[in-house]
Amino acid sequence: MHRLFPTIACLLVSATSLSVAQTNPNRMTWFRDARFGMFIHWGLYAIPAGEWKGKQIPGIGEWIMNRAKIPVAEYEQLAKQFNPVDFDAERWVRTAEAAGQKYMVITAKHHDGFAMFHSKVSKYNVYDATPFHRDPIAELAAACKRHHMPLGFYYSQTQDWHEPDGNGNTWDFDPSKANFDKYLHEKAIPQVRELLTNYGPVALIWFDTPRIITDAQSKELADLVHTLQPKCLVDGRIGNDKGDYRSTGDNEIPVKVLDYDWETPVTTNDTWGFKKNDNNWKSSQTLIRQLVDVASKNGNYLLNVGPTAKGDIPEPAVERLQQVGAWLKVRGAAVYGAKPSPYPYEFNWGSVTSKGNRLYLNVVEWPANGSFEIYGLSNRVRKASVLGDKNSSLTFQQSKTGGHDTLRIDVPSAAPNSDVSVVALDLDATPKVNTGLVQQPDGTITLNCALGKLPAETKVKVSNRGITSGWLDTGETVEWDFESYRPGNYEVLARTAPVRSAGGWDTSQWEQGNELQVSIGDKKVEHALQNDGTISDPRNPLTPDIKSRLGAISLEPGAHHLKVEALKIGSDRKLGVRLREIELVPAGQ
Ligand code: H79
Repeated sequence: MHRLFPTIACLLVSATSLSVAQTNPNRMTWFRDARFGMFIHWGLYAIPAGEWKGKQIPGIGEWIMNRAKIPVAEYEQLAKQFNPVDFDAERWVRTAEAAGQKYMVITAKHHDGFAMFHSKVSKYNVYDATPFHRDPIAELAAACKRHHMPLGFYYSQTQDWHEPDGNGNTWDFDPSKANFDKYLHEKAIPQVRELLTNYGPVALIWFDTPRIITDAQSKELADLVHTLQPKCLVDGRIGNDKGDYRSTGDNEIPVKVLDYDWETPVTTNDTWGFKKNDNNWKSSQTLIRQLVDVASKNGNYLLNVGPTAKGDIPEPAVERLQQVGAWLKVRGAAVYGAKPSPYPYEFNWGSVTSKGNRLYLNVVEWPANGSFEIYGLSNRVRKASVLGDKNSSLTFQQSKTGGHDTLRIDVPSAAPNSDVSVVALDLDATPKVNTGLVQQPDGTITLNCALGKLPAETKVKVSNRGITSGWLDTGETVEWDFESYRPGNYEVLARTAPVRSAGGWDTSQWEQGNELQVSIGDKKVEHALQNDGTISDPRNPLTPDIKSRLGAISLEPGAHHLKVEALKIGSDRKLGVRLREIELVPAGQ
């Protein structure tokens, strides 16, 4: 018996030499189960609410100081007006709870440098510098504690437009004179220490825009967080890969299942901080679709609200949150603690989540003909039912035709839910599916670059959303293997992604003579990339793609290999080809 002890001692000793993330493997558990959180952007920027000296300032509301180049001395005056008489922490937490959100993250300090908590490090804080003279972070922490709601803090560790040594304010200060390490050690680190010392257990610290922070500085910050509160998570934007999980870009939803922990921050309209004229609210259907889609790819959905200067969450946001909450109350099993889809790719009709022997088909585009089909599931289905409808039992057929599995479910002609309906499949075992790229029941074949093969030596990179960048040479290629099941003529479409430029969208990609060739075996089509119309992506509604018709190809059923290659790269050679997908669509569809 005693021989065990040296072994255990040995394990303990070696454990201390492991990195923090490894010594605390359970830190991620709550986060993985949660899937859905509330982000709150609240600060002095809620007062101008997008307007400065009678002018509408374009862009996101919390950036107004930067976009309007407001001098520190002038912006500071806003503090004297900050008196959010409606602020009620309890109400915010209840709103999040009713929305089905499982954690909250609030801006403790954004890029403007103003601390929304009572800080001893800088008088530029909500307690000392405003007539409000309260600590909203303390009040929110107390309310969250009452509701067992994990609370995290956003802290802008690199940008601080209030400080000469912080990063980002080029209109008041000379960046060449900035001593970033001094700012980090005299403001950022001491304030993060306050946040982790004075407000009870902190679920996570949400750092942002790492910019110039060095590897050593990111590590110092992450170590500080984990030393003060070992259970506190650090988001991916701490920089230099020092986070506990990864963060996507703002409003960015990756195109495929990712095998690591990740989170995406998403706006309810087009701004984070309140803007009085931003009424571009996402529909409840879009929000639910995005939430379920993110869960289906193994991620967390951090949905933002921007309260007003009086302390109210805008009513259109509250309404939508209530709708999401009502949906989750019935169908939360498809989201909370759900595991990702066994299929690596997206479906046009919605998304798939899983739990044990269960698959959830989260259907946004409900079939009009009373029949829902999915390919590639090799389990035996024991039962199919509409989630949330206790008496539901749907009839179904499973068949193997032409060597591939088809499941056809007879469904009611009206969608059970007007936003997203969930069909639960009880299987004989954990899901086993064909993970290859295959033609879908609607006849389309979608080949996303994130699921394609690039040559070993290439300058091309593929983003989370599956968009190529750095494609500036004609030799570059992307290739896919796929299976088709129906003979016929297919239209070959290229889906390319625009980028924002100062004046709107950069259109050079379709005007510079970029030319693509697509070959399947010895069949080839080639055509210039041109703007044949936009295709909106319901998962990423802010960034529509452009489609280009490249020609048509006839296909026999079977296994195929497709290669796309640039025959010409236009004169610009800055953007190159930003290809997202090649799509084969049955001609005439
Ligand atoms: O807190 C929110 C944003 O303020 C923050 N991240 C989310 C969660 C963020 N910081 N930087 N960015 C996002 C990138 C900012 C890009 C832009 Fe702009 C700001 C585009 C328009 C305003 C900077 C100024 C680039 C163009 C003009």
